[in-house]
Amino acid sequence: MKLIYAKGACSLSVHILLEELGIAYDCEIVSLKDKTRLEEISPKSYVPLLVLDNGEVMGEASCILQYLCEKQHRLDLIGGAPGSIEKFRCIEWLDFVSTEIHKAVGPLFSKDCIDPLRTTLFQATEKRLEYINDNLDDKSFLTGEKVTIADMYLIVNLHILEHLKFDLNKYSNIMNYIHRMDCLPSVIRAMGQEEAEHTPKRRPLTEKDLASMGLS
Ligand SMILES: N[C@@H](CCC(=O)N[C@@H](CS)C(=O)NCC(=O)O)C(=O)O
Repeated sequence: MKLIYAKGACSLSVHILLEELGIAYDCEIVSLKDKTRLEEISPKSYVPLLVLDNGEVMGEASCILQYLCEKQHRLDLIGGAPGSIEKFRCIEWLDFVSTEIHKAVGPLFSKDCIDPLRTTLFQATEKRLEYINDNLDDKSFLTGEKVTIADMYLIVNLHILEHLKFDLNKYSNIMNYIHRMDCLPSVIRAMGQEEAEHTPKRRPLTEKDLASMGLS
């Protein structure tokens, strides 16, 4: 199978999962500016795309993430067993990230996105971030103490928000979460492979950060 991705885009979430699963896969980087190659692969002309071994092409980050977990029998990464509340809490977060965060920030990349729409989108996203920050008050990851595909999708979106100059420093739980996620070997490997240009510089970890991550 082959992942079609753009550097640092939401396709990085699938890249992280592929690394977490430890399975063999190919990758092809595409440009989002010149979409000639992307359009050859799918009329959707956006990433991520997964080209399956039989040549079929699958789109939509949320779908690809769930497909790969089920195919590799890693139900823990989708929160839990089919029909369990844990699984659907994970899907709930996945949908939240996809529709409430990712879809809201996409337009902010466009120079045509000007006020008042720009401010509205910023404010709506800030509200979502507050919700995430509150949720992380008593958890290491979105659904509890174990990482899931919802986290893989969220961390990529948080990096994108930083790139868009959102000030995430006011959300202390989110900042600790970013540190925690960025330390995962699968995240380090996937980001390293994409050589993400926009990887933000982090402030050094304090004793308090380490304590909150259970690492002191
Ligand atoms: N509905 C898709 C949206 C994916 C998406 O917005 N991808 C962005 C990169 S983060 C993209 O390729 N944008 C290029 C474009 O839409 O022209 C999904 O959830 O996977």
